[in-house]
Amino acid sequence: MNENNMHYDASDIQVLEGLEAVRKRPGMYIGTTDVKGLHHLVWEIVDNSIDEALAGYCKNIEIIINKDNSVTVKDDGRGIPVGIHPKTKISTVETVYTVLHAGGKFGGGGYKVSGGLHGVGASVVNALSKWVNVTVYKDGKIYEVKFENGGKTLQGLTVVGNCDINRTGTTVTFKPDPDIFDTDIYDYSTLKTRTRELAFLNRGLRLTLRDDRDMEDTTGETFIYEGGISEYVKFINKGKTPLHDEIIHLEGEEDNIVFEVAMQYTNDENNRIYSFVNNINTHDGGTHEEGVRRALTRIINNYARKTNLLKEKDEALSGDDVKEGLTMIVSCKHPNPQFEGQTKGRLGNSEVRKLADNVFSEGFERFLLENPEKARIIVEKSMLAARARVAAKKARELTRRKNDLDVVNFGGKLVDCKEKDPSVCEIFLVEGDSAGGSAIKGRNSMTQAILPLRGKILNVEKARMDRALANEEIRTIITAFGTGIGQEFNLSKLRYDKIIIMTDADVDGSHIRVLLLTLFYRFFRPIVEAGHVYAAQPPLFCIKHGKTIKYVLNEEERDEYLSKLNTTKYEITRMKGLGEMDAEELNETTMDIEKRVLRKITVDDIIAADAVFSKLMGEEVEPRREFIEQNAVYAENLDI
Ligand code: 1YM
Repeated sequence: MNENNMHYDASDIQVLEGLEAVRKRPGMYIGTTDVKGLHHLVWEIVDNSIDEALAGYCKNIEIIINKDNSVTVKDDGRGIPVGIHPKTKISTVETVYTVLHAGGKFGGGGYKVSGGLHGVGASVVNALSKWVNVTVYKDGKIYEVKFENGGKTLQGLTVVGNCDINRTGTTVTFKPDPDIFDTDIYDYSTLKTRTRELAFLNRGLRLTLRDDRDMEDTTGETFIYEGGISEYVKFINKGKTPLHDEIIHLEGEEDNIVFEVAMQYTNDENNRIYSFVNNINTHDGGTHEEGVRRALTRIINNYARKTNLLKEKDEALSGDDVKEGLTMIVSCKHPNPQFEGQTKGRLGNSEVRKLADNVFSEGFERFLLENPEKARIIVEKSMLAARARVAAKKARELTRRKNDLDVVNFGGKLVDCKEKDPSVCEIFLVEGDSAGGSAIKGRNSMTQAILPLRGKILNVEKARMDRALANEEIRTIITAFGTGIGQEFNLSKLRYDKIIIMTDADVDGSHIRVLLLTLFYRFFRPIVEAGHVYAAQPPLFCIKHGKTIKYVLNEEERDEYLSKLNTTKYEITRMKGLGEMDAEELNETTMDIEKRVLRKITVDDIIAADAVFSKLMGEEVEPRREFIEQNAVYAENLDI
């Protein structure tokens, strides 16, 4: 409309056609008309305030959800220009709200978010609103312009009062059109999450969110972070265990492109790497993220080699290895971002790759050199990840190989049972070949499998997963169980309902049992948690009286049994080791489902014995041996 609001001229008609197109196909402009689209309107308006902040003119932004579910956004920037626009012959502020894409065209430089998916500005919000009021504080005057029913000017730019000459800013209130949106109710927590994120991404900018629908919320919540994305990293890592105290924060600028990264490692196995361009989340990454990732991998490898943490023979650390446990925010402010990909979620500008790489590698290398202790911790974390990766690959191969093998006898060691239904199957892990031989003869071949273990299996408390997997015994165990390990682990593939550790009741037996438990605890904890692990209890004494034969587990039981006997005519023999029992004896005393005594092993048993564990599993052999000998009884109890 012209300035007198009396009649439409040609440019008005063009404008209305433009906004009508938005109303006809809102999806093309804001994605959806569901609750997501509804919230999107808020960010379109807030984006203009943020642009003003990025241009250096705005310090405070306020978002208010009003009682009628309209939303007010206020800022203290310069205020949208109010002069007559040469092309439209109406005020610039009215033009911004009625001409599609006008915001972008008018902006003189700065970091416009208009390159984003829906960054189409204020006119789209106007087109999709029942009404919009814009107030501009500028030059000591208060200006107002009002629209209704999808962007029709109700009141052209009008001076409605005076204000302090120093007061500048823009206030916009809009009410989404219920004919367009499926819902008109704003969700506070959705708005809060993004408001906080914007505060993290724009260091020092104060954002306040207030819900006037809520009688109690009079002041709202204010978000301001002087540390910017460093504080974002800190926020994400709350409740996690960081590997170094401070957040590493690096930044640089070239040709008006600002690049920033903040990071901290935690002891997690996962990583959290989020990247942004002009405050928009680039969920598919892009050149800014690629530059950092490339530099991170290179710098850690170089440092690890130089400091000899990574030996010559060691394989290089991969990109996945160096990001394990990493929390990282990458933020780029670009005057002309090119977004790519199906959902436009990836930054395409190739010059950013180099800038990101340079800024990151310089700063991160310096950090490593200046903080050797932290550097070592970070490198070791990556090396741990590398070993786990290699181990997982080996485990995958093992699981795969297993499927090709016949279940009767594979690896030349496992003597499997005939039954295939895991719920009735058991596997005995037997110490020594000779006990293994007796067990094989004495077993129920339908349901009982035997795996003789030669010598001592590797101490996995000391050995990392990769070394453990090089151990033949451990590989056989993994193969036999069928579950895989690490990330591949799948409890439902367990081939036996009961895993029974069958070792002698002596010091060496205890030791093997503890080693096996460590293995289970480290690699197969869910199997222990699900109650599949048992210790067989071979008896220590055999008491014969008349025709009765009684096996007892220990001295206590022996004495108790004898005290109840009303005869002195009995014969008592100390049982031989498992290896010396013949098949029949072994079956009778230890394996027969009807007669044997099994003790279920729980994770609590293992955790409670943790101190003992570490001692048993320590680096030095002599104290360990001594300890086991002195504490044979305790060791006996700890694992069964
Ligand atoms: C609550 C919404 O829109 N603030 C805002 C917008 C603009 C400016 C300041 C601004 C920009 C420029 C110069 C410039 C806009 N101006 C335009 C246009 N808050 C809100 N604050 N002076 C003031 O970019 O050069 C579009 S948005 F096009 F008119 F300059």
